[in-house]
Amino acid sequence: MSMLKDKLASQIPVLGAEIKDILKNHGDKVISEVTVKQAYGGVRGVKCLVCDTSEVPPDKGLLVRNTPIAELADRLPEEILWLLLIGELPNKDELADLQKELRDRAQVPQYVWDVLEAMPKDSHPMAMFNTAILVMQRESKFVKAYNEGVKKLDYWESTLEDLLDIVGKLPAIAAGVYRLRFNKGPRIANNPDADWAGDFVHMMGLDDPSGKFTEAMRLYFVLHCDHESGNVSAHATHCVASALSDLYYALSAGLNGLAGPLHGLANQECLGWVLAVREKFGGVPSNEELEKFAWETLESGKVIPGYGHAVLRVTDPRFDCFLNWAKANINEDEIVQLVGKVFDVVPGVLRQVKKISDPWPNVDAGSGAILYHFGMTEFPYYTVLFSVSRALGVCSQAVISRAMAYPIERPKSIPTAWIKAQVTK
Ligand code: NMX
Ligand code: MLT
Repeated sequence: MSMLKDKLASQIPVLGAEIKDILKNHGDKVISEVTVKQAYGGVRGVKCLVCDTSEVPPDKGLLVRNTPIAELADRLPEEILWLLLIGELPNKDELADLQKELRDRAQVPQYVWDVLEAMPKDSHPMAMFNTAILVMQRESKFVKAYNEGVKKLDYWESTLEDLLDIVGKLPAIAAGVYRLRFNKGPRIANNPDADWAGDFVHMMGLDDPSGKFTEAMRLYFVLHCDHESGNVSAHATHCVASALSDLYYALSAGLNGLAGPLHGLANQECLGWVLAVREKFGGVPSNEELEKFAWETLESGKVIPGYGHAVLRVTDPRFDCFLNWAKANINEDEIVQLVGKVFDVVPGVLRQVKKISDPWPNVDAGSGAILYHFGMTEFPYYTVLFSVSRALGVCSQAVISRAMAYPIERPKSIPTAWIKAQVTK
């Protein structure tokens, strides 16, 4: 048994007993209500999901297991995976054990590459990445265990195996998609001595003599790891997994949601917007010019990507982490300066639009500038990187949900006629 599995096995009964007790003694207490506006409005703000890996207070931003994300910015993504699942950071031996587990599972089956190579050359990188995950469904250890009649309370063990199998392969799949989709030459084999993000950079084949790109990718994979369970990717993963679909099905479903421009795809859209500013003004514009450009975007009926949030009401701390890193390491870069300028100007514009609840930057507003700086200029690829990281959180959530034997998700819908009758009663 791996150290991770051992530790989880000791924690699961404790959390299970806690939840059982809450349900027994407080099961009928009301924690949220639903207005008509919320029923039509994307269920915004309704507290009806449970997530123990992370939380997003609107006035603070992401806490991973109660730790502000900024305090985790120097950690490795593998440490974050441990933290998400266990609730505390791993010690040196535990980290080494987890890294070995992931390394041992890093080889991607040849049929995955065959399928990707058969896809049309103009396929979106997200369609390729998600297809790679889905096509591996036949490998699911959960399905095998389920078919063998394993007891419900033990489902989490094979789900954890699926998590490790998938997460171990994601850097190679993501790098393979990059090289295939953007004609970068043959795939590059794993470096068994590298950490998870370091191996990804190695397999991408981008030069990194200073090691700064690897540092940036570690940060990237830490910052996008999880964002409680109400966002589209986490919620879709949870919903699909609640039908006891395995993690290959559930994760690819969740990441299909991440591929939408209002969610993870905003990072590709965002750099596009910043580059459009640069092109229009031949460099960094004045505040007045930028303000005018922002209004033109809004007046054309488009959103300003990278700004606004369904939950947050302050600057996303993940954006702060990216901007601080960029200022400390690549401040001379014109795109970084532009991102800073957009941050100075755009919230003031959005604040004037009454319907917008949050005028502040979210995680997507700054990440692309760093990738671009290091030569990753193919911005349709950026959401794949978000996906590699987000898999850590949503798969961890799925393991915990299996361990707690949460039931199939099935909220009740009602027709407009029912609402009409209700409100006119
Ligand atoms: N630019 C223009 N309009 C906006 C923006 C923005 N950045 N943010 C919100 N609005 C509009 C929104 O489209 C809606 O308009 P309408 O009623 O005409 O449909 C109105 O303001 C009210 O929306 P909110 O209540 O402020 O936001 P909501 O919770 O519905 O949506 C987002 C949240 C994130 C989808 C929205 O802010 C947005 O579209 N932002 C731009 C896209 C983006 O950056 N997405 C990435 C989110 C983070 N992620 O990585 O997933
Ligand atoms: C996320 O990281 O999932 C986004 O910020 C969107 C969200 O939380 O709604």
